[in-house]
Amino acid sequence: MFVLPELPYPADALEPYIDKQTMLFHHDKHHAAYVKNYNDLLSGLPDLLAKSPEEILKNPSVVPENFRQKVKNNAGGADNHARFWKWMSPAKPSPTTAVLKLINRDFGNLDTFREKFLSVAQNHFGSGWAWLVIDHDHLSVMETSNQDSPLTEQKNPLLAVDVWEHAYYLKYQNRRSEYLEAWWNVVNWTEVENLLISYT
Ligand code: MN3
Repeated sequence: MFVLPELPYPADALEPYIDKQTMLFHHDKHHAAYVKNYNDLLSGLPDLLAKSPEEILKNPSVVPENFRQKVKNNAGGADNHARFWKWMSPAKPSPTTAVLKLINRDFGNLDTFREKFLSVAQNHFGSGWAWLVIDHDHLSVMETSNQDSPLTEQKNPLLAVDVWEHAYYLKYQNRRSEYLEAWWNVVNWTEVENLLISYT
């Protein structure tokens, strides 16, 4: 059983970058639906329902094959969005020293990382996510389709941006690049640091 987490700030807190209506639909409708489907799919299987979506994503083979893909999709939708709300903040904190140190080591500098991350997000074909992950103490940028998670590849997420159209269409219509430029302003680098510490 997974409970839909509340947004960690009011729905209008990320204005003008991410608008209130998008946040409300994205959280109250899209994220809520993934959580409901996840719980419904596992409702007759208490052993699996006791696991978190994160545990399922790390080891999907615990789910019977005939509905594994459905469970994985909704576990991803539940977990990815729960993380995504925390990866944005109206406080707009700067990257911390510890995070910058690793970004500089593995990408050269913050600008190069930003360009790479946003370019992967911009060029992802169809629905999905762009991620900054850490794997064996090495940072890299990757993309996943639909609601797939890097956890399934045993990579730890540090940051991600949702490039499903529902994440930006109400305000930016087809202009994904404008959404991404705006989104960059509200990245919660404090959360990136918290995750980094939790993995090490
Ligand atoms: Mn979404």
